[in-house]
Amino acid sequence: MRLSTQTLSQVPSTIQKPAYDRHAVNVSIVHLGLGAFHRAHQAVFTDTVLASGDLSWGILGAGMVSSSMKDALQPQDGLYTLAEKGADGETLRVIGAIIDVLGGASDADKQQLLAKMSDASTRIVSLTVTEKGYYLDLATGTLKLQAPEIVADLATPATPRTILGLIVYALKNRRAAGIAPFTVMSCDNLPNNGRLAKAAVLAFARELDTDLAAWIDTHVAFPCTMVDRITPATTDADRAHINARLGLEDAWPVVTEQFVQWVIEDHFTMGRPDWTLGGAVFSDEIECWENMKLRCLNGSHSTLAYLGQLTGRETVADAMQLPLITDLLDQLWREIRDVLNAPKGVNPADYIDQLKQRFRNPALKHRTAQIACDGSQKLPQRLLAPLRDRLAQGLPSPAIATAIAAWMHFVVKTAHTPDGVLNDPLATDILARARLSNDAADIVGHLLALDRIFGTDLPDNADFREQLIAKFIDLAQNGAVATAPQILL
Ligand code: CS2
Repeated sequence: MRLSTQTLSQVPSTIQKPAYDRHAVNVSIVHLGLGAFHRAHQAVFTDTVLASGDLSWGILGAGMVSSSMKDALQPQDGLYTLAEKGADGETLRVIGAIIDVLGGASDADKQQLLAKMSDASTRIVSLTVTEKGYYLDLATGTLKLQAPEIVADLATPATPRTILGLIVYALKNRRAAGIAPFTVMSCDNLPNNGRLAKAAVLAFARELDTDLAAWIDTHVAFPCTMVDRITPATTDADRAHINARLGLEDAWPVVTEQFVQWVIEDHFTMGRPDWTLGGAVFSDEIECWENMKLRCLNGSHSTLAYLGQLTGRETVADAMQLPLITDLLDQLWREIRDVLNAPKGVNPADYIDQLKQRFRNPALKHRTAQIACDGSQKLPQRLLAPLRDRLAQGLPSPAIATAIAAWMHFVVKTAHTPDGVLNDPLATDILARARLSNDAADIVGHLLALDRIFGTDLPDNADFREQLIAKFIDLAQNGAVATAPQILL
């Protein structure tokens, strides 16, 4: 029997579940990018708000590209199970905050989504669409006007498919109808995510209507947020195990860690839930929080992912067993900390100790292959930002250079693997460059010349280039690292 409103009463009493009247909840948040992360994070905080008795903040969750989440959750009335796993066991909780679900594949769903976003009942539009979902060139912060999806949305703005098309057209409708604009809240792993979301929305709007763009610029709030919870993709084994405990079938439960953190800039024009009830913090030091998390956590995560892939470590916890990797991480964190502006009251050493524990969590099977995706979108803010800060102070960065060299080996290896697939929006260009030469220094030069990742400053920096080549060669000579056999040193 399937988990749903009908069967909720059969969930064992040891498992927390919504006791509030879900039919009485007002759906006032539209979330774009309904994936595991949102369901392990923002939806859980919102569930706590609803459970406190404030029923003003239900969520309509929408997929952006596929309808798989809708297919899983609609028969369950939006209900799903959250499994929080730590070394000391697992807690299950059924989350009820997602009241409505739409898919990303059909035009009919996109039109329903647009209608809801245009309606006065929508007070917040939140986003987890990953780095690439903003269609920004992250090296320059400019909108990719040539991206086919953007070209299409600009050509037929009334039938938008991208987040930018949807947000801008919904705001246009609201302005025309005299309805106050919703707040746009980015929850993606980008520095100044609210500012970047605003830059992308404004650049798109300017292409359509400069008056509208000016109105958005003045009236729409784009708070920045720092979001954190390690949430691996759900496996079939997770599903089977959770369903056995639940006694019901949940087509898509979420597995996550016990740790959770959310720091938000308090800038909302149509109100907001009291997410502090779930432990969120409102702060005006958001940039410090974001940088600490992006560099210390995500920067080391990407490093673990590429080195894990090169050393045959399937999960983060496995990779954390290898001294080659943990020694490098310790050095990496030292380099990051030297140039880190930590939030007030936070000791970066404690933060990093806690990260080590989180990465070692044996209960989470967080695949290095998952984190290795979209490297071109992740390296700039995670590793190149602290690198630039160090270069500006004349400091060498051997660990950061090793991490970038590991990414280079990863893409070169993929390029030389028959049927190898690189999950990255720049895959075609990256793979072509990775195949241009077999000579180590040439390979590094060709990849470093990818200005959409490395800008023009890093390729021009002769010292850094030399260091990167040296680290690329070091890795190729390390017996524990499986590089492409074609590489000539
Ligand atoms: C990871 C993040 O896949 C990745 O790139 O680094 O998803 C990471 O798990 C989260 O940001 C943790 O909050």
